[in-house]
Amino acid sequence: MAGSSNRFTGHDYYKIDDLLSEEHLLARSSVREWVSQEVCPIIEDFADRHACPTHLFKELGEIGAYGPSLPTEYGGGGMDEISYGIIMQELERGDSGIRSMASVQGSLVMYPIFRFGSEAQKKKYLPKLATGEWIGCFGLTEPDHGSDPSGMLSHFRDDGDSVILNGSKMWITNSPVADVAVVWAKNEAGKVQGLILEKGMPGFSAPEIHGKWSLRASITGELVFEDVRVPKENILPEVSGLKGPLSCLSKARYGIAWGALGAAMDCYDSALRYSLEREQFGRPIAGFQLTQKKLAEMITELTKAQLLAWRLGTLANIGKASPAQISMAKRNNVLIALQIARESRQIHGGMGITNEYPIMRHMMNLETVLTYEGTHDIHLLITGMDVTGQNAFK
Ligand code: TGC
Ligand code: FAD
Repeated sequence: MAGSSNRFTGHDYYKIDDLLSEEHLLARSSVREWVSQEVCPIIEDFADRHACPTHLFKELGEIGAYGPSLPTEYGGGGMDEISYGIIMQELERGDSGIRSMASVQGSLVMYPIFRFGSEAQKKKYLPKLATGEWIGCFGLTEPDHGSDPSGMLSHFRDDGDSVILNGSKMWITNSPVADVAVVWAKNEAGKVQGLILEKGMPGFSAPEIHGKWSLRASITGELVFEDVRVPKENILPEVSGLKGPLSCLSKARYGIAWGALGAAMDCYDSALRYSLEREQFGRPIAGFQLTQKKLAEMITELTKAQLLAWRLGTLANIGKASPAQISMAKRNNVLIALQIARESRQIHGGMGITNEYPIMRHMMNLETVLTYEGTHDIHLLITGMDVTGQNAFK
């Protein structure tokens, strides 16, 4: 089988498992098993073909990957934030694109409807999104406004019972296959509001973006709005301003801080095993000091990142994880995952560049993860602003 993930074992150097509940461990083992059975055997092939395994979308709903910490009343999992994080970790052990699918559906589509939607919107959309019967996408980024969404040009004007939406969005995960899009655009007063668009609305299209060398097993596209008539009942009533989309990002960035651990663990696990099996100069390469330096640094950084995620989870559980704390964890954990992938690739030598191992796929995926949901440098500036009180963005 291409990819070594079928031999994966988790790594817990500081015994964080002792801090986890039965529910956490159960969520981990069931999603881990699902990933081993359904994702690992097919993912290299889909990534190679730059194709999205959309047949897994409903199964993700069945295993509870969409909105694990949202209330059960609307189809969420009713679990705590640590369970949510652990599920993201296990999915990203399979592939960042699979975790992306769950992040977008749960945190960027279901969450805003749950948090800012009307009762009718919640009843109409959430149960079908929770099962994966409907696929959602989240439109914030525009061709000329990525890190600075406040400059967005997408806008709508009042027209009786409807509004008329114009503009475009870029780099939207799942947009070509989405039934529902949560789109952020400015009203006539220049305030950002969220609108729920449905596939098939006249003037609404979602062309695919081709040629990605990263997240190849995830489908990405644009959103184009040409005089799209959107009923006013599709506007999210409970929020206006950029804090609407940004609070959804906090939820998704939290999941990524955990998710990156999954990719990092897979790369470390593969490197450790390979170093013990591969012999050069008459002995396993694990016996060489330079290999041990790599492995020791990898497990040290992985352990620090696990502790960061766990503590963030305990804060999130009591509603005290600040956006800046989430930024720190997203930034740190994605970078260490990328560094671990690069070191792991070296330990695998030439084999590390092939699809016999998951390393290059994780490494390429993590280049996107470093950029989306706020780039590495944007998160650094959020930390800088938090500790100094000085805003370096403006
Ligand atoms: P700023 O003036 O700082 O804030 C505007 C309002 O928002 C509030 N706020 C937040 N609320 C909750 N969570 C957060 N993380 C928040 N950050 C800010 C803030 O308190 C304020 O509220 P109020 O009541 O005072 O109005 O906004 P700014 O325009 O200066 O921007 C700040 C900046 C640059 C940090 C922000 O815009 C930013 O984070 N930029 C990065 C953009 C980004 O992350 N885009 C992601 C697009 S979605 C995506 O990538 C999905 S990938 C999906 C996948 O997994 O496949
Ligand atoms: P830019 O904002 O143009 O940044 C370019 C560079 O300039 C970066 O290095 C950045 O750090 C730096 N920079 C910018 N401003 C500053 C500053 N003030 N100080 C210092 N450096 C700065 N978006 C969505 O809305 N929904 C999605 O579902 C979604 N999915 C995505 C999927 C993929 C595969 C990708 C690649 C992106 C996705 N995005 C999505 C968009 C993603 O969030 C943006 O790419 C990201 O926010 C960065 O925006 P940008 O690409 O326009 O880069």
